[in-house]
Parts: sequence; C-alpha cells; structure tokens
Amino acid sequence: MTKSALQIARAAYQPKLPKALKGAVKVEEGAPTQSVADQEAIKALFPNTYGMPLIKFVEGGAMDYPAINVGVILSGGQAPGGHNVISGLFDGIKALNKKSRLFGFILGPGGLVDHNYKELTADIIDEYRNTGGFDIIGSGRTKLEKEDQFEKGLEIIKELGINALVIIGGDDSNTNACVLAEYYAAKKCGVQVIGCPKTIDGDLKNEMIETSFGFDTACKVYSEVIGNIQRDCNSSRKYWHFIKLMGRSASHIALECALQTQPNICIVSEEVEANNMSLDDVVTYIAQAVANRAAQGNNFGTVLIPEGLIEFIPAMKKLIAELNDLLAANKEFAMIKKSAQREWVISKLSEENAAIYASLPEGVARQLTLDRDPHGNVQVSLIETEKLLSDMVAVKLAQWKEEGKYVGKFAAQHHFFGYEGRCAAPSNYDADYCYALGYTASMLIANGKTGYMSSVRNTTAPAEEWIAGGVPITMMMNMERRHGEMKPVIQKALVKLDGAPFKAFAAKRDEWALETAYVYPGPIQYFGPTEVCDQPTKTLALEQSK
Ligand code: FBP
Repeated sequence: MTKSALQIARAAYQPKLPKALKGAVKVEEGAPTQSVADQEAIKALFPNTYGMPLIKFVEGGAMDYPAINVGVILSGGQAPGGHNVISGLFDGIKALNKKSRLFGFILGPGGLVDHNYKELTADIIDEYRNTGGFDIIGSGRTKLEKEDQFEKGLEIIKELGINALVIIGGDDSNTNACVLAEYYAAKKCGVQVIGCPKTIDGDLKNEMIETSFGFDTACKVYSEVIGNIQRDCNSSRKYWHFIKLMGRSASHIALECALQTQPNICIVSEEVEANNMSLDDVVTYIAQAVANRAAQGNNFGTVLIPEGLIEFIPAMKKLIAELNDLLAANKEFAMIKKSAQREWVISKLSEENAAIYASLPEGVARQLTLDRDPHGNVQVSLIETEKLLSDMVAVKLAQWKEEGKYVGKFAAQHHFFGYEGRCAAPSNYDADYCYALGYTASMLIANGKTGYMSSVRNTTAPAEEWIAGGVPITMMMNMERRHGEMKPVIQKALVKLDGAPFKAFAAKRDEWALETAYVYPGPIQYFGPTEVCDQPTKTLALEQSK
C-alpha cells in the first residue's frame, strides 16, 4: 500500500496520556448519580445500571490483572480519531496483561449480531495509529435494541470468551450500549459494556463529557475550506456562498466554524427556534444583510447554515413530527407511486401542516419524506437547505429591487461540507483525546465497570493534567418520542443561547455581517509550534474559560 509522506511521519506520533494513566491506577468513586430528567421512568427501565457513582482514575494500585478478551464496535457516522480510540484500548488491555486480546466487529453493531469479526493484532493496530477513518473494521448504523440481537451477540461473545464490549458511537449508539449493559447485567452474563463519545456533531456532551471526539478535527477541516472560499469571494467579489454544514439537529459545527472564520452570516438553529422565527423571517434576515453590503458596493459574502435548520423552524418542526408519526404508522408509503406521494401526504396531514407542506418547493417536500435513519431521525443531510434559502433570498431581493430598496447584484454558489471532514487525519487534540478515551475504557473494564461511558476531562489544559474516569450512561438519559413511542435516550446537547460560545458570536455578528472581517485558518498543522498545532476548538476554550 502506498502511503503519503504525512501518513508515514504521523504513524510515529505517540499520543499523550493523562498522568494518572501512565502507570497503575486506582478508582476514586464519586457520589451516586441520577438521570438528567424522567428519573423514575429511567430508574425503572435500568434497575441494574441506574444510580452508579462517577468514577475517576488516580495514580496507584497494582498492574496485576488477569488477561481479558474485549470486543470493539464502531457505530454510526465516521469521526476523526476512531482508530486512536481502538489503539488506546489495545495498548491499555495489553498493559494490563500481555495475553489480553481485542476483537473488532465488522461494519458496526450488525457485525456482533451476524458474528462478523476479526482479531485486531499488533500489526493491524500499528497500520492505523493516528489515521482518520473507521476502515480498520468499518462502521454501520444497525440499531442494537432487540432481545434476539442481544442473544445472537451473546453467542459470539461466549464463543470468543469476550469479557467486555466497547461501543464507540454517538448519543443513539451509546443509548443502545446502555440498554445492552442493562440486559447483560440483568441476565448475569458476565459481559461488561462500555461506551465512548464519538460524533463530529459535538452534541454528545455534558458536565462530564467535555466534547465528543472528531468535532475538533472536522470543524478545523471545514473552517480551512470556508476560509479558502472567503478568500476567493473577497478576491472576485461576485458571489454569495451558501454553505451548509453537517451536524444533524445541533448547530455546534456551524457556530464553531463561524468563530474560526468570521463569516458574514451564520444561522444558529437553536436561536431560530427560541425566537419562533418562520422560514420567511430567516430569509428576510439574510436578504437584509445582503442588501446592506450591496449598499456599500459589496455584492459578495458567506452564509453558514446548520444542516438541521429546517427542523428548528417551529412550524416545520410540527410538520416533521407529524410526518414522523405518519410514516412510522404507514409503512406502505414507500410502495405508493412517487408522483402520487405528495397528494397522499397532503390528504393525511392535519389542515395546518398540510398547508405548510403544500407550500414547500417540491424537492424539499420530497426530501422531508425520505426514509428515516434506523434511529428514527430525518436525514437532514439530504435536505438542500442551502439552495432553498438562496432561492428564497433571490426572490425577496428581486422584489426589493422593484420597490427600490435594493441596488445590488446577487449571484449564489452552494456548498455542503460534511463528508470532507469526517475521516480527516485527527488533529493532535483528537489524536490524544481519542487515545486517552480508549485507554480509559480499558481501565473501566479492568475495574469491573459496565454501563459507563469513558470520560476524559480538563482537556484545554496540557494532556498531563487531563482527568480520566467514567460516567454512568443512565445519568445522561431522558425520555423522548422516537418512531411514535416514548423511549429512554441520551439527551442531545444543543447550542445553549446563554453559553459562552454563542454569546461570543452574538457580540460580533453584526460587525461581521457588514464588514469583510474574514479569518483564514488554513489547514490543520500536525508538527510545529504548539499555538498552531495543539489548540482546542474555540467552543471548548470559551466553555472552559467560564
Ligand atoms: P453520527 O451521529 O452517527 O456521528 O452522525 C454524524 C453525521 O455526519 C451527521 O452530521 C450527518 O447528518 C449524518 O452523520 C450523515 O449520515 P450518513 O453518514 O449515514 O450519510
């Protein structure tokens, strides 16, 4: 296999570990925990894994552990650093006992159910250290939720003598990890389940989980490209660029990229919802900024749009909620001829939602009825919000021109950044953070824990001072409606409008809208001065500087 010069140099990088993990560790237990909401309901559903204490690892103890066999699963969308979680886990279980073994289940949770696995040996691990992607074993979105899946999994777990499973995933996959932990604990199967917080979306975070891995690298990649586009549009001065950014419901990626690049406009879905804005309000806001710049002779600019925006416009949110229930209850929808689907949907929706649905451009309306993902989420990455908004802005500007309120030229370019950043070589931050998360998972296993998520905190400080431990997954849960039913799920962390990152953005955005205040972050640097190579995201830095 031919390797790039960077790949070769990067293979030699030794990720940093918190001081406490460098030798033998001791467990320090905190107070018992409870779920963030719906305590009674969650406790009843997780009698064996509810209320466990927070865990912190400190130096001390003995390194005398029996050999263990561990299974690892990568679940959901790719995020930079996954390979380092696995190499940290591998090194951790080997440090505990050289005879320990690691098995990777192929293509996500489905690999466990289908008994599709491979042993991850030292040679394989060494090929993937500090690389992006999930290709070491592949990933998938199969939802592990049914008893027969758990039982099929148990067969291969027993066959391979696996003591513990590590599930590397986002909020939905870690919810499933917890359900599985509870199931195996209730049946006294002797199988531990540990989760690791993955997702570029940045929406799996709380007091104990500072950030999900991959967010740092992905945002840096998108910011590099946004910066390049800004320099291009500031050079030719003829286009408005509408840039949609991945991130599902939450706007963390868009907000972080805005803090890094200072675009003219960044829409934050959570604010749109809080201010009860309609689609027309959002369009008017953008069009006004375009008109204000045009009045100064600047017919160019950048607009960042979070991919989940459409779900946060209150009227659209109601429509999507009704569509979710409608489609879940009418599986035959997929069999209806494409040309008849629109009419069918309109005939079934409530009057209010039918009117909104009918008013949408045909393409966007169709995109709202596409298959949900296995977790019941609308696949927002498939909805072309960037085009919808720029078309509507063009119409509004044309109208203002007629009324003599606008005197510019408006030409738009569209971009969608998501896949470009999900498999990038992890930044130093993600390389270190992921390795530490994997290593911590091995210590949770060695100490007999199950139903915990690996946690590494204080990550804006030097890695030596990072705090490693575990958080009971039930602590992060609440009840939410999914596929038409109430289910226990990890609460999604959306952008907080009273949080430091949003406030920092809000304080500057009017200036950025009018001026050309672009910042050009350039590509991720892996070698060089620490202020260039080792900076965390602005989101994390602002959140930690409270
Ligand atoms: P996860 O929650 O699985 O980490 O998803 C990340 C993500 O990249 C989202 O930002 C995006 O909406 C989605 O995956 C796209 O899914 P797919 O890879 O199936 O196209």
